[in-house]
Amino acid sequence: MASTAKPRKSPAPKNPSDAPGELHRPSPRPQHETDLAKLHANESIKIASDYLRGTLLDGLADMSTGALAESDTQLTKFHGIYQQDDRDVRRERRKQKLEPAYSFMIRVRVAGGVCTPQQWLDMDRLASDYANGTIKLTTRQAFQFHGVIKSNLKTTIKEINQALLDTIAACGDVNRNVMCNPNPYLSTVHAEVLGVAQAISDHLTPRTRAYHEIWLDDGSGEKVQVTKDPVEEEPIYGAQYLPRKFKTVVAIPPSNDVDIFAHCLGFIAIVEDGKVVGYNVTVGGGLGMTHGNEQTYPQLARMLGFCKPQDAVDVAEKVVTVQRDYGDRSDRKHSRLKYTVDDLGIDRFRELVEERLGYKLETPRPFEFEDNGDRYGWVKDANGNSHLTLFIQNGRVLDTADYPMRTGLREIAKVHDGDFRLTANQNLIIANVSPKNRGRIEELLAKYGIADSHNRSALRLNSMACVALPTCGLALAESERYLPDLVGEIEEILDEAGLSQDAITIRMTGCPNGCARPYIAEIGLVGRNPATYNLYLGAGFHGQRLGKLYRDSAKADEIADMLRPIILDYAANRTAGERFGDFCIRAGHIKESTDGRDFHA
Ligand code: SRM
Ligand code: SF4
Repeated sequence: MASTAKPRKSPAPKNPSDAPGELHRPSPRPQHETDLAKLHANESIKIASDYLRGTLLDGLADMSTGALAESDTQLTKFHGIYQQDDRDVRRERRKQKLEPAYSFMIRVRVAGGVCTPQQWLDMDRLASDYANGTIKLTTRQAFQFHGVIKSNLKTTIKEINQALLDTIAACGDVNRNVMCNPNPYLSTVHAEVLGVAQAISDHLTPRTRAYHEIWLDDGSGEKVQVTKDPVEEEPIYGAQYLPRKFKTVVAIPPSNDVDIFAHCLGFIAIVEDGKVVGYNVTVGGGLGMTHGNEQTYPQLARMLGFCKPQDAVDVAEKVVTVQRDYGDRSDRKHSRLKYTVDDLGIDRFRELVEERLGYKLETPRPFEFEDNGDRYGWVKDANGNSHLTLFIQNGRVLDTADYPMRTGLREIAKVHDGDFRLTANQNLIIANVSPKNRGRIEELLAKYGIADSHNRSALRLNSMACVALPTCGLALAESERYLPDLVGEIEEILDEAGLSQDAITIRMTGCPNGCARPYIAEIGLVGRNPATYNLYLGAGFHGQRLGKLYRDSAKADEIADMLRPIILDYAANRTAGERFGDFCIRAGHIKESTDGRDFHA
């Protein structure tokens, strides 16, 4: 069956006369003046917001409701904040004629996923003081707090900033947290690559002072910025910011733990003789789609070219400005960079970027990825420091009666002399442990039962679930609260097949938005309705190929049985080293996926 996804025409550039190589400024004639009628409602909210201010200050002061004005809830995303309500009690509260149990999710940006022990301690304290007592490590190397009520919002944001972290641009139509491979093996390369990730993140951070005005005043009534500069501007984004969210990552082969092909913009470090000589640049990956709408699809990033290390920030800026000027601002389901690249074609997209750079990108260099998971356990680097990767199930750091992990990590942070690194698989690395400190850390790991965090089946160690219920407003089904049980059922089959130590990637999301990147897991599960999931098979082990739909609306309690014959066939008939996703295709269980545009075919 041919794909029904039809190419659409992209809008014309807004400022073609800018000189190459210079900052490609937003059009002096904003888009809303030319085609206001066609713009999505969010565009009008952005334009009217006065650089993301809206009526947020008034909304925060209004204690008659736990919510903010609806238009402001779009703006808070740019400040790293989502209004949510507890969906477990939604129906009951409606019956009692109470407003939903509103609270806020706060996403803390951690460029490259690296934070200090003191910052860990600060986040840990905030989780107890203002949130639901848990820290959520996300699939994009960030911290999330859930359950912060409106009256605590400002204090929480202020204290996050006092910890020298922030939340601006953690969400919203801007470049978000820049991810970076947390590589504990090659510490010098990591330092260099992390520097690039941080430089891109800094360069693409919105310049508006609204964040400081709203969240960081000192409580005396004096705002940090009382007189607004009349020429305040966003030199890269303009007053309308981007058409949609924008995501950037940096990978260091052979690890593709950041899942580079799932992101708008990617940099693959090319390392020669222990030095980064440049980056292969990828564009146009993204996973979100909508059930029943074949115009929407997950897509993998394409290769744009190769750039020198010193040019990476400029390349990032130019890609962002092409998306700013060509991205679709009328339909948010068609506004991600992946659709801009597909509509223009990768060659035309490259031309546009190169026109703005004023030079041509070089031919991409060879590289090889081996996997997209984490490598658990201790590893020692060339400097003699040690790094321990821990498995944190679905990224949720909490204490339970038999596993006081959060307390243990807090005690470790008190004595740790290195850093912490959040991985893109929701795990945690206790990094740069000095030789003199390792014994002490090992004692604490043993005391709190954390030393064995990765003593699990290879399937569980390669599992990942998004948050979903009860906090995510878009969830159609359980995910974080269900995947551990389903993995338990599949583990029994793997034991029987003798495969419990064979890595197979499995990821689940509560809806098709793809927050745990399920379409590039060898077993992908995507919520359809409460307790039903679409099952996808055939994705590549290192995130290089999308899966395909194997079963629409599979009932939760039938999924393990559905997988059973395929797993047993894999155990009996795989070739040496053959991955589960590859086998599913070779053995005819599923068709190979070749392009996101044919995802539904
Ligand atoms: Fe996501 C929206 C959670 C990574 C694609 N995502 C949401 C929201 C904010 C729901 C909402 O809009 O109301 C979820 C909040 C749930 C909650 O209660 O915390 C949410 N996304 C997450 C996190 C926390 C999942 C996790 O369990 O770790 C991840 C936070 C990452 C971060 O730190 O920034 C998260 N989201 C992703 C990823 C994976 C990635 O980027 O590597 C994707 C797929 C890649 C992509 O962007 O294409 C992803 N999230 C989405 C989408 C679909 C976007 C699209 O193109 O259609 C939405 C909905 C939207 O934007 O309209 C969404
Ligand atoms: Fe929510 Fe859907 Fe993202 Fe899961 S995939 S966190 S259900 S938006």
